[in-house]
Amino acid sequence: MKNLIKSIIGVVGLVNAAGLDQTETNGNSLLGTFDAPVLSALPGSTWGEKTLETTNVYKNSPNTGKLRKYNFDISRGLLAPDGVNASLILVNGAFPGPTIEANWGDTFQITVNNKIEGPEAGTSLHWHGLLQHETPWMDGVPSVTQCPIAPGQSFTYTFKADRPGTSWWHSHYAAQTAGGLHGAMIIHGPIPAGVTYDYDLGPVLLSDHYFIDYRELLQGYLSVPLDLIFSDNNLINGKGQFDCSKTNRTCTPNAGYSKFRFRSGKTHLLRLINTSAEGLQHFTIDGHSFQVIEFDFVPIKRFTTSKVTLSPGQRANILVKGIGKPNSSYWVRSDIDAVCAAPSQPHALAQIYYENSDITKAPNTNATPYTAIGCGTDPLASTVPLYPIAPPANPSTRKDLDITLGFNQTGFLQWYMNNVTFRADMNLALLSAVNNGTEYFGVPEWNVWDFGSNSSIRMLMRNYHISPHPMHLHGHDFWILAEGHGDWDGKIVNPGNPIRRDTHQLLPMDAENRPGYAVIEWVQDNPGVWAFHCHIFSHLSLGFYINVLERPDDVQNFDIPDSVQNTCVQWNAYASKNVVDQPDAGLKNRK
Ligand SMILES: *[C@@H]1O[C@H](CO)[C@@H](O)[C@H](O)[C@H]1NC(C)=O
Ligand SMILES: *[C@@H]1O[C@H](CO)[C@@H](O)[C@H](O)[C@H]1NC(C)=O
Ligand SMILES: *[C@@H]1O[C@H](CO)[C@@H](O)[C@H](O)[C@H]1NC(C)=O
Ligand SMILES: *[C@@H]1O[C@H](CO)[C@@H](O)[C@H](O)[C@H]1NC(C)=O
Ligand SMILES: *[C@@H]1O[C@H](CO)[C@@H](O)[C@H](O)[C@H]1NC(C)=O
Ligand SMILES: *[C@@H]1O[C@H](CO)[C@@H](O)[C@H](O)[C@H]1NC(C)=O
Ligand SMILES: *[C@@H]1O[C@H](CO)[C@@H](O)[C@H](O)[C@H]1NC(C)=O
Ligand SMILES: *[C@@H]1O[C@H](CO)[C@@H](O)[C@H](O)[C@H]1NC(C)=O
Ligand SMILES: [Cu+2]
Repeated sequence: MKNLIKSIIGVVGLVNAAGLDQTETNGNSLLGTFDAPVLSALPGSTWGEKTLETTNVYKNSPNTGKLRKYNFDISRGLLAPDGVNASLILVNGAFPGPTIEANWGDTFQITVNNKIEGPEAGTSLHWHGLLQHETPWMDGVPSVTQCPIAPGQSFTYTFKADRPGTSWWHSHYAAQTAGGLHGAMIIHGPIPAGVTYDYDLGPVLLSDHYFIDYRELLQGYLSVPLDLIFSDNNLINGKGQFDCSKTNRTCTPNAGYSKFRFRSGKTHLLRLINTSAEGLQHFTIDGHSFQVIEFDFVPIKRFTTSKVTLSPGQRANILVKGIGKPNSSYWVRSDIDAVCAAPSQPHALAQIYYENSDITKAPNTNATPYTAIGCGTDPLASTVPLYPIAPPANPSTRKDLDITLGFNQTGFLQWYMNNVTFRADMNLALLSAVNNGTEYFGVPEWNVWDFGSNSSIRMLMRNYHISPHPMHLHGHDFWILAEGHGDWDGKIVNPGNPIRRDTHQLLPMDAENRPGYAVIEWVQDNPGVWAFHCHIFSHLSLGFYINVLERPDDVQNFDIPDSVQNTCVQWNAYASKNVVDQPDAGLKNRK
């Protein structure tokens, strides 16, 4: 694919008075304001001499015994993050949802109260990138690890903060993530040797944004003929502005941008999190380059760049040196790649104000030009994990996955994994079924890939479509051994220490109709039923999903808490008395 030189030159506007209060744009969220807290490790950290260079974090998590308790009330709410009212799903009245924090080795205890009304809906929360060793039932995937939390009911997620770094939590029910039901998850831990910073400015959530409700969004994708709906805006920490001449909706033109406080000469940690429903984001800061120190929970050998590219679900921790004068201000930009998605407003902006700058004036700085290469993220070879782990040279099984788009017998668009499109049954949890010794896997559309007791799996994925797919595996990081178009030549990039991530952007088919491929490998050290899927919500909802069944014999020995089976009892009671409002194909209630 041809390289595209992108640059947005010019002044974005000098008026800076926010036309709306924070409560009108974001409810109870303080993100994107100068009141957002500067973060630091919580009192009582105990990682001691464990360093990121010498610790295999997958096997050596500390155990502090300390509980980090949160209470989440989930409800619908009307907010105008960019000046246009949108019906969102809020946690404790906030969009984005609350940032949860722990020290490495602590235990999160998060009670989720489903207060979604008008109409009611199920829900379920996933803690992206955590391993959930010994607690696979806390992974938050309805139909797989639990049943949806029924309207009016509560469920408490208890799981270990098993690895340090930056991630996020989000709904795994229907397209609620696109409706705003997500937030940051930060686990404090050791920092790499030689790295220092002065201010941890916390999460920088990059997300595409829709004016319409997530249910209408899904209806578009599930209609015949297809009614594709593109995002309306791109936000940073849930804030942005909209060109009101482009909508007939009630619209306030200067809703206000997210603002970050920088200090001249100091180093700032920003935790970038791509919470997009679709679309690759290119993140830059005018006039500043930065060092990337972590990708997707994996500390890496740091490198300096002026642009970082993230696909949905991916994260990067970056260190930004405050090279600006004390009185200066700069634009921050995150652009959705128009080649890979088609948002109506792809450019997200935020503002950096140094300590003595005039915050009533908008910055007047020029964008950093960059080259976007196709729809992939940065080259594999450029990312080297700090703690090296070599994949087994001879994995004990190899599996191919062919991904195609097609129509089902009634004319609906569906994604097919080796010719099977996924469909869930919300009335049971597959993990409990395996634990029960029930063989439920005769149902092909549950897409259960039983890898038995194999010690490691190598998977070659081929994408026969022109859109890329951010592929996310739960319960594991996987190595990415190679990627490209056409046939894999068997060569592994950095064979002694390939990049490891939990989400990887699978390349699209190229101009010569050669499939994009990626070869990944993981070790089966975590018994459970793990979701493996595309992180683009509309693809997931159209069946882009596999269940990886890992070590079923060990799953049978788990003692799953009764509260998990209770979600099914409560959901079945609800579904038997109500018409379940659940439009999507992927996670559909089949009564
Ligand atoms: C959003 O809708 C509410 C209720 O109709 C209204 O009071 C409020 O002014 C609207 N906000 C914006 C920014 O349009
Ligand atoms: C606004 O409404 C008019 C009249 O219905 C329509 O022609 C126009 O396309 C709409 N504009 C936008 C931006 O939706
Ligand atoms: C977030 O992911 C979307 C979807 O792939 C992508 O378009 C966007 O560029 C990503 N954002 C960042 C900052 O990487
Ligand atoms: C910042 O201060 C410098 C002098 O140190 C001055 O030249 C410059 O004009 C000031 N810039 C702004 C935006 O006030
Ligand atoms: C999928 O279907 C096509 C066409 O019927 C067939 O050629 C191919 O072998 C099938 N793939 C798998 C993995 O079953
Ligand atoms: C597991 O077994 C229990 C007790 O027999 C039963 O109530 C429950 O429905 C079973 N769960 C599944 C998912 O099969
Ligand atoms: C290894 O995985 C394959 C599927 O790729 C499966 O057919 C086989 O039974 C597994 N072997 C063991 C020992 O579980
Ligand atoms: C095709 O997909 C649609 C949407 O998910 C679904 O309602 C319909 O039942 C499917 N048709 C068949 C034959 O599976
Ligand atoms: Cu996809």
